[in-house]
Amino acid sequence: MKTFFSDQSFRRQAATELHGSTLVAPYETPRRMEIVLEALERAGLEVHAPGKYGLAPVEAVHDAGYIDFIAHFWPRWQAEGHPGEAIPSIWPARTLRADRIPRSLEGQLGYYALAAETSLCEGTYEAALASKDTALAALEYTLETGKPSFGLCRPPGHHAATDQFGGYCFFNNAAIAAQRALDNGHKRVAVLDVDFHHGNGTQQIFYRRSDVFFASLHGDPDVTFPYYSGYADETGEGEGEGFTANYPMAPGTKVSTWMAALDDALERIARAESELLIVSLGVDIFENDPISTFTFKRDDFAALGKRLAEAGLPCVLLMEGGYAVDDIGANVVSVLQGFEG
Ligand code: SP5
Ligand code: ZN
Repeated sequence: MKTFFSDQSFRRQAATELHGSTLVAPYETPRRMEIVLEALERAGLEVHAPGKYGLAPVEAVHDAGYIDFIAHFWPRWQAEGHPGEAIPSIWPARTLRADRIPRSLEGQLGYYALAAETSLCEGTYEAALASKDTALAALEYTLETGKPSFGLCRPPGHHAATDQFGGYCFFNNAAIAAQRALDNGHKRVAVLDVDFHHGNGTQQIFYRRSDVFFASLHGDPDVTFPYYSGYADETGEGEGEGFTANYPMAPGTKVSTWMAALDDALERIARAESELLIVSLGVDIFENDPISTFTFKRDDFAALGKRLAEAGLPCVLLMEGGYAVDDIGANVVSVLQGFEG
């Protein structure tokens, strides 16, 4: 499988994640990438550096003010003299005004955040740019050859909405790739999200549209991050009615149940006459993932890869989550090898 990765992804080296009432070392650590790269190499997969695709593909998906905020936040925060990384502490929550973007950086931080676990720090913007370039290089390869590709994206993207970051995500790599495929002349694209967490950002970006079919299999938001998105009754709106499908599942859900949901999602993707399949590939569905509650074992990842291949569509796999650091390389390789048969 043709694979892309940018070493600029290492530019984000966050020191803190707000976890309960304490600051811990982030689950989304750059070490994850080293482990996946080692496993890819052991499996004999060559890794290619992506080219640069500029900001236009990001602007096609994200709000201009949001992009500007992510691009310039760190120097501005430092100029204000803050000693450490930035974590939001107030939001335009339900009883407050959401129609004002405050001049204050702290006010903007809450305005553009959807969760507090993801700090902003030096190198975040550069890493986020590298991550979307990785997705776009994988997409370009698959569009040109019809063959599958894997973008080892870091930071991940699926929680990032038009104008919000969080859940370790800043730019929505899968959405940026999907929009790019449409702008290149594709009529219908599917995004299938198998990360343990609901892909709220991808859903929000395409919720009112019929050119992108979005399906997500994930932990029930009633008991799982991101809590406020990913319920089964979210099916799209307006033009997009029927073009979103959510499969929330209880903690401990059996893999056979999960696979049945996958088959249903793939059937709907086929019925939507999608021409391209973009997979948000989170391997945090692994049984030993430290922040998740699904039960995938190593071989189940190969079975997942096999089913994705059987969908028979040009396919771009993009890395999302996966925090059982010692296992994520083998789990990712298992998906790729299952896909290639
Ligand atoms: C891309 C991705 O997988 N993002 C996930 C972000 C999840 N962040 C919040 C984690 C909250 C974890 N709480 C679980 C407690 C386990 N004991
Ligand atoms: Zn996840």
